[in-house]
Amino acid sequence: MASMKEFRRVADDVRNWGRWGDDDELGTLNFITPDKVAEAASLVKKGTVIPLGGDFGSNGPQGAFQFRPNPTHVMTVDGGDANTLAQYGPQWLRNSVAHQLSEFFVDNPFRFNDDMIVMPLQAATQWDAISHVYYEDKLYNGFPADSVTSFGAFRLGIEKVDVKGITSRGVLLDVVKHRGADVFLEPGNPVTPAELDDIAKAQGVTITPGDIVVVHTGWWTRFLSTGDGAEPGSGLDWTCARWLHDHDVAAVAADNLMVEDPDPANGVEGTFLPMHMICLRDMGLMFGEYWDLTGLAADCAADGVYEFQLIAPPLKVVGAVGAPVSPIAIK
Ligand code: UVW
Repeated sequence: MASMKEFRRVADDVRNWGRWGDDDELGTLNFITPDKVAEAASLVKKGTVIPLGGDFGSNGPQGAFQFRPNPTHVMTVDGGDANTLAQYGPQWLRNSVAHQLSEFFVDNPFRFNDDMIVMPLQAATQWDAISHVYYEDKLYNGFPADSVTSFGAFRLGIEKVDVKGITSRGVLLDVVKHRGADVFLEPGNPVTPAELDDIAKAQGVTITPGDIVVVHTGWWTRFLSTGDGAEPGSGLDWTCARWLHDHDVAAVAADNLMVEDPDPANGVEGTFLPMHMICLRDMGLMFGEYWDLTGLAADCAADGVYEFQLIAPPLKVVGAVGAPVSPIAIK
């Protein structure tokens, strides 16, 4: 376990506050330039679209955590309403929503279904906005912690990132394949910066400024077979924060719960999720979590190409500190 002194040294070294101006709310997404977006588009060669989003349903990964339930999906208009209202509506459902609906359904063949969901914005495949995690009363760029209130994030809300897409060159680093693991990285052996370099080298790929690094740990593949959302899995060692900084990475995503390894024994004394603390709050670097990398890993292993155009715009929920996303990789 590292000391708080080491943590503070890294946090001070990688802090990007003021780097893109005192009002900046994009953080390391600033590394994604128009040239970078064009480079990413030029990586499309086969026309293969690989979805990286998980299902938003009642069997999602959050059932295990009571403060983050799985999505609840409710029908608000359906065929039952249509049949009932078309038959009885005008006669007895006066002055009601049902009466309003009945007017759509009477004397014409038009029908429709509507629905809604109730869900934590962290329920499944998601981006953490950089306002998601903070410490010592400061968010990224020195914005005060109370810029996020019960009314939402007045600073660093997820809706701000839409100017960047989010799209860029994506690079898959396949730790499962590199370690020769079966499906999934067992907990207790976090991925170090040196291992990230080894994987990139073995895959013949170079990380360049503005890339979105996508880390395959196998967690989501395992979850699909066990349904156990509480199962811990390995992830990045907190010291990878400096590696992401040194490579001018725009964002990082993984197929697990937290990107980083959550085991306190591998972390920093007196903290929880130290990589979140440094990346989100000091660097302004977003995390993508619960991405389904099963198909992408298989495709990259088959053609030996680990770079692709990544398109991953979060839902533009105003003032949200995270949002669902259905990312796609195009090769
Ligand atoms: C926290 O940081 C609390 O959660 P997440 O894994 O969604 O980033």
